[in-house]
Amino acid sequence: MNDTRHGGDRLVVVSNRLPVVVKKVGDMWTSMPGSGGLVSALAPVLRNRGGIWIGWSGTSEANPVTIGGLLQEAARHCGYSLKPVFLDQKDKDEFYHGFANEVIWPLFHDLQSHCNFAPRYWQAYNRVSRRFSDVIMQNTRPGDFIWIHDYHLMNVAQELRSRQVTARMGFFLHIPFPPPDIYMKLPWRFPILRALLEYDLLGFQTLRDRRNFLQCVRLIAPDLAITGKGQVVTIRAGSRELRVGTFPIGIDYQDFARGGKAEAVVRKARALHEDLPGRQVLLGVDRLDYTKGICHRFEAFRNALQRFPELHHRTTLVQVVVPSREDIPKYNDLKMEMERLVGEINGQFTQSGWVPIHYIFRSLSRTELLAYYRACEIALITPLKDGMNLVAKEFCAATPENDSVLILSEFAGAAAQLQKGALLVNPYGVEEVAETIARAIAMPSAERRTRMRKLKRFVRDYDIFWWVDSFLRAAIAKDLNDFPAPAEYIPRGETVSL
Ligand code: GDG
Repeated sequence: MNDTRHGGDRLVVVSNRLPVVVKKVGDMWTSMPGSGGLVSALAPVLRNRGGIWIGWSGTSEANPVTIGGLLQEAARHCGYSLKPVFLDQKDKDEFYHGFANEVIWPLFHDLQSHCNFAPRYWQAYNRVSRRFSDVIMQNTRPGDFIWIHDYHLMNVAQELRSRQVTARMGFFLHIPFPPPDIYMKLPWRFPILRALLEYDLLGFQTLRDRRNFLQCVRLIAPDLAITGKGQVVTIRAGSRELRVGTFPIGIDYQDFARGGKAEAVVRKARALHEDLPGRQVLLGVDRLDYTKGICHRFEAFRNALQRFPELHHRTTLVQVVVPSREDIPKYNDLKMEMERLVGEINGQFTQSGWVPIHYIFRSLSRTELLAYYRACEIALITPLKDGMNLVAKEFCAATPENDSVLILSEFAGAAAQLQKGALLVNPYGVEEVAETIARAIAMPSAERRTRMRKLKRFVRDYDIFWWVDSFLRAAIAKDLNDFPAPAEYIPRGETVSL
């Protein structure tokens, strides 16, 4: 076993955002937990491993001393250190809003019509890769394992290799990898593929994503040798050898299962349902994003209410939308379109004592989120495309076994694992989704129970710890327990004000 404090190997996680966001509230700088799938997934894994998390703190204004102090304080609770990368306003505009969110995000979700391939964005992407590489070099040593996350940072290993960094490096893509006919529209398709080949291990969410990636790689190097089959295959590229695997990300199942039964959650769930008497409640929980298919979902719900009048008064859709990327015009347009649709559908169907859509536009506390998972009978999760979709898994873990149904888009990565228990739908098919809603509402308890048991088993067996261990084993033949907690770790539950 390696000692993390005395020159042994450390786990160094690198992602665009740190798990802590630094913000100015009035005149005071404060830090708060970050949100989103990557942070939800990784934070519990790293919590007491004594490694390092490198990323952007989310602000382009604060001075390094203020941020450094806040992060040091926050790190005492995490059991790993937080090292900030500083991005200025130009980086934020051109790298984060530009290359990451106007090029790669839409393209990799098959929405090339949303892309803006501005050449200055590519310059910014490379500039920020260099900035991340500077911080990685200042904070790592050769024996460390550097695990880089997601589409913002695909070029970082190449930059580090050009600086003679020899540490082992892995990369995990949290979003889908598109098929070749879409990927090849990217003006920088070849440099990005070559950059990805500089990692020692590349991880994708599903077999579909890995297949897409390998097909693209074959286009630039038809004679590439790919050997092996199963979860991890090997590519020989010149003198280099790298591994490419599928590692469907999971959740901390026990934490959600326990959380769903906590007294405060049960009480809150009961209160939520008492406000909706005699209803089966459908639930959507999404970040504000056009990939999540929220407007298509509203149209499907409208279609269900039009075609199945027996659902009136008997069902309500609760849609939670968590604010995200609102300073990007496309996201603001989406918000306005969602609000227009909610108003229109509620205007069309509301009757005394029944409002069909309850729309919540804010972030929920964990207790509230768990209470919704527990209170709602049917999760309606219909992204147009999604790397995995953790909400689907969290719902399965937290909801009671005997009365819940999961309706899931076949284009969510989670569908590959959850297809036996969920009702799969094509989110573009408004009538198909409407019929599935009616089917779910009429589903007998025995069928619900059989399906939900299968879902819970899958989510439990392939949880976040399985995910991290299988990635680390493929990368460096180690698992999480080889990275022990540091002595100075302050366990969760003890609060320190920031
Ligand atoms: C990316 C990929 C992939 C949501 N609302 C609230 C809240 N959340 C939490 C959920 C969940 C997370 O945010 C969202 O995760 P998703 O996986 O659904 O989506 P992305 O943010 O797009 O994540 C995705 C993921 O990375 C991991 O690889 O699955 O495909 O796009 O954990 O619980 N949390 C709280 N209040 C809310 O209102 N507390």
